[in-house]
Amino acid sequence: MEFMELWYTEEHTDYVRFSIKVEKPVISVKSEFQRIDVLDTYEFGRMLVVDGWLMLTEKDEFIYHEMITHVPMAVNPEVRDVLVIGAGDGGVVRELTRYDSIERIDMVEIDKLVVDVCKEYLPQTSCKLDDPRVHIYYEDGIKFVARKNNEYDLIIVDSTDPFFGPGESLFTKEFYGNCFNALKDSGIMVNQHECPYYQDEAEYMQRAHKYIKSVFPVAKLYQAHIPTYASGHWLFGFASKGLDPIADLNPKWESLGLKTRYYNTELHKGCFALPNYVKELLEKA
Ligand code: AG3
Repeated sequence: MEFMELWYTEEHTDYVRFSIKVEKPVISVKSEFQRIDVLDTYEFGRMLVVDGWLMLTEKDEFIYHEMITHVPMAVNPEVRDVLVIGAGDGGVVRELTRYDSIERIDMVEIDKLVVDVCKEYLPQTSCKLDDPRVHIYYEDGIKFVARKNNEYDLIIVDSTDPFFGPGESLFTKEFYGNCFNALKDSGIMVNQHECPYYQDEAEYMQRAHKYIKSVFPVAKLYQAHIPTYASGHWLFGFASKGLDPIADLNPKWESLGLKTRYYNTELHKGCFALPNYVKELLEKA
């Protein structure tokens, strides 16, 4: 046994695999929606895997969670009411609770087991899920937003991928339209927008952009370097009813004095500058 090697492998394409050596499996459970695994690794610390797809690692989750949260918050640091879709690991909520201005965080996660597992095994991300401002609804995000009107300043869509499980419905035109209606006039929607590099993901991200652009007057993309996601190059969508992510960047954010490890104001301005091949993909979308 001492010679047995355990590796986690994600297929980034039919011809590309990404592997991380596993120190030990921690837990593996199945909900009515998906399979959930937690594994300890040497390089990336503990990681969360859903239906075989890597959702986060302790070592690089700060990049994803800071970028999906602080970019919109720096544009509107007055945000009071936030809706978070998915995000059962709690990473987005952890970043949001750092803002005193936020009064309410509604989190809609379809799978209670993800939250239970993360509360038990991933305190690094789940640590703020018990904050009194946080209300967790275990239901389908698409149905939840459909009932809401003019209620939120910010919606963060932290979904799984569009190619498996419950995440699929969070990449539809209907869902983005409902998000638009659920937002107030100064509302912003940010979503995880997949990887532009490999063709299959690129097609999903083109389609998502096409839908978002047809619903929101402002629809931009920004990027971050996330070592454990496909190609290491990840996109986020910034959509709003009017606020521009750079022109309306609010200098107040700096005075809040939040300590971040990835996000900063220079990077905020820079991350919206996209490589030419990505711009072309978006123009063609
Ligand atoms: N949200 C999903 C990111 C997609 C990762 N995709 C992949 N590895 N194929 C991450 C959850 C973090 N809160």
